[in-house]
Amino acid sequence: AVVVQRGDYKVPSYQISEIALDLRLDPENTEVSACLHFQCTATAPVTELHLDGESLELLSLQRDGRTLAEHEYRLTDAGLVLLNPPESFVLESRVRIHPAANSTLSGLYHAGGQFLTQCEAEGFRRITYTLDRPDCLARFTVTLHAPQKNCPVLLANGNCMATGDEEDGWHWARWEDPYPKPAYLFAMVAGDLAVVRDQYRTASGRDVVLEIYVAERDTGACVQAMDSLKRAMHWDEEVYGREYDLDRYMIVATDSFNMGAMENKGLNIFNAKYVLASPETATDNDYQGIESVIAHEYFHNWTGNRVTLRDWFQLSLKEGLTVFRDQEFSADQNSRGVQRIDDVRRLRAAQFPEDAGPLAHPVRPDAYSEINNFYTATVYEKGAELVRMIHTLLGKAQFRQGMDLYFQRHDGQAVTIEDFVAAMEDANQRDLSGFRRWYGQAGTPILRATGSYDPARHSYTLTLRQETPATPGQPVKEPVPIPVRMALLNTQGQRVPLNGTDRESILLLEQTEQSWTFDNLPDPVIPSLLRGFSAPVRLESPLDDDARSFLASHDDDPFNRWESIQDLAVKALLATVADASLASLPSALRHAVAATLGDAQIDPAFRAELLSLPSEDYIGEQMPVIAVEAVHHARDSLMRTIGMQFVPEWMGLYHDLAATYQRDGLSIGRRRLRNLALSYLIAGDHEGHEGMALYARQQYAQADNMTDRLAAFQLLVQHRHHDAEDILLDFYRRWHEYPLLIDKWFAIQAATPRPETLRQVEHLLVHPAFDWRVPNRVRAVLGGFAANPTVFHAADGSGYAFYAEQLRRLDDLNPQTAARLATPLSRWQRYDAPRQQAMGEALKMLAGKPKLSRDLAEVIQRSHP
Ligand code: BAL
Ligand code: ZN
Repeated sequence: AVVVQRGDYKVPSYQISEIALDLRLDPENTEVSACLHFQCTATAPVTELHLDGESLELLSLQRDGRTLAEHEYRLTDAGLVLLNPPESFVLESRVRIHPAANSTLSGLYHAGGQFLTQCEAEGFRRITYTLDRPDCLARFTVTLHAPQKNCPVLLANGNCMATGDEEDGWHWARWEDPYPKPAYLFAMVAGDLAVVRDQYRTASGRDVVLEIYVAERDTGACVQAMDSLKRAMHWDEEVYGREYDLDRYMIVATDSFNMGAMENKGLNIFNAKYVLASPETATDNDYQGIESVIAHEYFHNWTGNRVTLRDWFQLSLKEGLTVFRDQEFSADQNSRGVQRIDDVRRLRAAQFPEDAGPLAHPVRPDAYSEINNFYTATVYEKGAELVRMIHTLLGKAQFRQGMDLYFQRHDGQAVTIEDFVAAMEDANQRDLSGFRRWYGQAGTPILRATGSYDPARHSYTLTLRQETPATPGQPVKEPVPIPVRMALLNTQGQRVPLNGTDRESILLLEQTEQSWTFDNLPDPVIPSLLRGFSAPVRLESPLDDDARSFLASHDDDPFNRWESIQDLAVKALLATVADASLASLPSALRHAVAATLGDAQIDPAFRAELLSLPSEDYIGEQMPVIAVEAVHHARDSLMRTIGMQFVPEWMGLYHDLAATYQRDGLSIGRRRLRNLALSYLIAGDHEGHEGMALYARQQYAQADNMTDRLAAFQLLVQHRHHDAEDILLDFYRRWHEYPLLIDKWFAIQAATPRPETLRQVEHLLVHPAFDWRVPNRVRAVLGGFAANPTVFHAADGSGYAFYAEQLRRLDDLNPQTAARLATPLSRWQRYDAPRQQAMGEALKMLAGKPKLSRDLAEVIQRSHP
């Protein structure tokens, strides 16, 4: 396979100023006519101009009005080569494509009765011959033709300039986007869609029409999406001074989408999962997901669209920055502490393992063979952490100055991560040269902290040491600048002054090891380090259990308070993993749980975070070799013990927090805590789960919202209560017309930790509602299965073999999704020898597949070189 290297970047020899597209939309055979205005930008004569094109059937090709002769161009596997092109010319091509047969969901496809596009990263070349690279910005005019009956709605980027009727019941619409854009931001939609309309007045007084296009029966389920959009627009004006720049902002929801959503200029296309919600059909988490993804795509209008990427190695320039922006938006809309905990939990669940395995890569990668494989947790989540560290180091106002300069310098340009960092430096006269290493170096640094109090000198000395483990292709690592937000607490839990008046400080560890001494401390102190998780590192803390227990109830930094109790839980769990007879609740943890349960002053959402045990995956990650079964049993057993030892407290919470459904933050937190209480009650029910299951059954039957109903449903199914079958049938019967709920129905079954799950998942794959062409459905079953540790990692290797067989099948339809779902197999080095061998065999089987996609081939090759 061709490997693209970052160092090989070359400025394009031609630019395209205008692209006019004309599409006659037919599911089987769509004709695309394209008219492109080329202008040479190279100084030397160009003998060959390579245009990208994939799966296109060329019907005609003209240059400046004349059909090209055979010696003037050449067709290749990758596209079309123009030989000795003139300095400027107009190229007109006509191609045929097949939207209904396009199961890759990249380019133009027909699904669920609609025509849709997805062009990031390299989908536009599946629509027409072009320079499909982000540093080629063109002005687009798009004319769509389709039958009025099937496709009353015709949408593309920008403004609708004209519409009209044609013969045989067809009609057309012409759209113009005034902003030059790279091809990856092109979009069009045609179908039978209803629209929900609203409007927004920008800070400077311009009225913008907001439109959400969905199926007719879903028009009532767009309230959260529309509301989030308006709040996001307002937030970007307030925090970054950025206004929307077109008269119309459109969002289209579809069930058939590879990603979460896509920021196409003025015409976002969304996975329905991040648009549709009503209290009866969506959980609180779904509502939160909508808020953040709607905001994320909106924020891309400036960070991604107005300022775009020079090349795909810069992907984190828009993604890391935009994730940071959406995280901050959500923190401002909800609870900042809880938001930070959720963000870090996601980072640790996906990015830390990626950074520690064979797929590790820098936030700015050096090479790829398929760019779609680099839409990773590292590029997104770690990328956001790097932006956050710059924000932490500079401060809020200075960061804003840096952003202002970035927009001022680069509006309308295709730029690099280096340009972003330079704007931050130049706006603030700061040197961030050391910081650049974060972008180029893979691996999660380990931060070792040691501290000692000197009673004679009344001082506390803190020593920080960093080390980044080797990653593929990077055996030797250099130190990176690590901002460590910290405080020292006295025995009353108050922050003490740190060599002055400040009671909180940001230490910048730039060397391998540095020490800091704090004076004038009459009494011993407890350090609170890496507050708010100020850097994406693994902290090895100097604290003993008593100190952790103290911080769990006294630290005023919500993240560290949560982290302290998590650390206690991990330690207890690892002890049980090592020796199952130690299944008791150690006193420091019991004390922290009791204190949290007894403190009704704590915000309920935060209290729920404090009382949630770490996931099996997270516990496993802390071990040299992941003991799959033992981790599962240890966690189960700790849930049971905490459930049993605090029955009155859990019961009290369960009853006291019952309430009629409301959507405000406090109510959401109360639901979360109450459902956590129910899960502990069920775990701790020694009567064979039947006593407390009564509560769950009642809650399932009577809930006035999906958060509560689904929580009860999941507990009943996963604990396999005797009437679980009836409840599964009931859920399906009630909700079979709601694809997003049926996805949950599939996912919960696939994630049930029972020996019979594999057999049941085989049945799910032949269920009438299962569809290999719909990524949400495939992810529900296969993603649910891969996230089910004891079943996926079954000791006999049956889970891996089954899984690989399904990926083999999926790869023929949708390589992007297959490659993404294959990544759990890359973690083979973390397991015992028999599992390593079985995972290796699964990967080998896939490697030998005929017609293996470039996407999947790359993941396999890097996983098991
Ligand atoms: N650009 C792909 C989807 C997203 O990150 O917004
Ligand atoms: Zn994005």
